[in-house]
Amino acid sequence: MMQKHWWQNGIVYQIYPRSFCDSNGDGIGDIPGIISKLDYLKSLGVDILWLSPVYPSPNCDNGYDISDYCGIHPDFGTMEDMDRLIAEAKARGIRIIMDLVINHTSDEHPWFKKALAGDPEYRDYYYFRKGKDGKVPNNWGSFFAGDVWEPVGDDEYYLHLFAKKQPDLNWHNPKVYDEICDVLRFWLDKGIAGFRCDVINIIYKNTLADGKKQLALTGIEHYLSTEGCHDILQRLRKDVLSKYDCFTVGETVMVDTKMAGDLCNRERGELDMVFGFEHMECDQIGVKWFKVPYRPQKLIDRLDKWQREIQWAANYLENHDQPRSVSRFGDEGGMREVSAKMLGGLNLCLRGTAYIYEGQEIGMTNYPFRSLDDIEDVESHTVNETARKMGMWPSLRWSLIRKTSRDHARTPMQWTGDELGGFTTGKPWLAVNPNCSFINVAAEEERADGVLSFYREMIRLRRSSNALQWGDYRKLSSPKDVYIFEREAEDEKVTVLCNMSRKEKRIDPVDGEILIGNYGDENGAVLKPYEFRVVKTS
Ligand code: TEU
Ligand code: CA
Repeated sequence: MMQKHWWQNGIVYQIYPRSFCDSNGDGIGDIPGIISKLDYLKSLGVDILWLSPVYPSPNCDNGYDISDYCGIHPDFGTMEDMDRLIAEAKARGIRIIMDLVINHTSDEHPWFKKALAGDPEYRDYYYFRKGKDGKVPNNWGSFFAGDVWEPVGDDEYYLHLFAKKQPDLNWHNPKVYDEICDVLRFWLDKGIAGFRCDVINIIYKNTLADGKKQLALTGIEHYLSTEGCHDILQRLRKDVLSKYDCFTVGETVMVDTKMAGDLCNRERGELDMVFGFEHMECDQIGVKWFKVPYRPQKLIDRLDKWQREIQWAANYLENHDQPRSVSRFGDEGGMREVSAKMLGGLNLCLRGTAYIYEGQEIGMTNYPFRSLDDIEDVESHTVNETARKMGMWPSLRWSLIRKTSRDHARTPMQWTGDELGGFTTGKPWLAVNPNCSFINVAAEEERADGVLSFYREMIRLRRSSNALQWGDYRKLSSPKDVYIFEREAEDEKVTVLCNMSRKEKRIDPVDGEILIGNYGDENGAVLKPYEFRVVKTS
């Protein structure tokens, strides 16, 4: 029998602090804003908040470029505000996890500044290398497309797998390990309940040799889930994490189920769970810029594979890097509500810890961006620049970026139907989606059959169901684009039915009491478009 932990049946809600709630009218969400919404979050029924970075940062990548691991960015408030948030959340039975970004720092971090100034001790915190035959030190490719080597004077470069303002840390250096241990302790001592570990499976580079040439991310075989990375994770747990009541979820790029399984295998003692990407890549070829039409069955197959092959999953359909799930896997038009409920229900019925991204619980959609001028995201801009240099036409570049830009998820949270969605009284840092006139929390609060009410009810149901929280998972046969699975515990069995398509589907009827559904409680042999049902089967 597996030991049961609070972070397994806890429901996590991700906050992108810049876009959540602005308390002082400067157009940027902040910590007092989050505090003012704790009662809302409590009423939704979540128990863990994951905060995307709130540390000091020049914001080249909105906080994923950290210049001080133990501080709070003044845009977000003060350390007193942070302490108050932790305490106020705790008073409501809500824990907080922080984003831990340790593959790289900002180039404005004091370590990097000292390195640039020539201090040998700090140079060894990063990867500085001489050029090779008048060229950059190796042929690696960047996660944001473009260069991974930035020149700094005399035929010398530093490595950055992301933006050039995000130099990679050298994890071969034991001092880097010690520094990061101190960072973990600092936050855990404050009462933080764990970390979401940014691109954690690529932190340890085996070598800086040239990589095998490929479409994207040339060089990846030298740093993807290396033994050195496993070793660091085991030590972090032994030396620090095991001394606290906390958990870690790894953001693990490019992993298959085997790698993911190793990274969160309980015997090895590394991470507690990881975010896979395979289901998020079901509508692309190779890289996310090359989209293919979405086919529900492909998403179903990938979700099913991870359910079967991973001990304990971290289930999500949205985050701050991905377009909105209704726009992508559902319908933003006339069937927005049923499809938002179906996707939300599915995410909360799969086996594993469930993650909800801000705004998902009211069915927020992508933003109708018109041009690159509407977009802040550094990734979109770097990709545009690289594609331009390759000679790609502006209209083609734009069509790729328009669909995939991470800013779709980053527009401000829609609290009310006011022009600025109740997010701010000032000028929002990123435009509020005009559909806040009808997609907003205040309107949803008035409705018993809205998306928000559905989420509340679904969360309550999950909490009251042993099968949904802990039960085994088994997929049942079903027509194409329909996902049917059972969750079974000692005392209870439920069957979850999701029509992931916009067409009616005929199924073998499933007898039993309907516990929740997005079309009422009619239990027939036909699933309406995007219909979702949970049926108690024994
Ligand atoms: O993202 C890692 C990552 O590789 C992708 O999700 C990335 O956002 C992109 O879509 C690749 O095409 C993490 C963070 O979630 C992201 O916000 C940061 O920009 C990135 O790491 C660097 O810290
Ligand atoms: Ca503010």
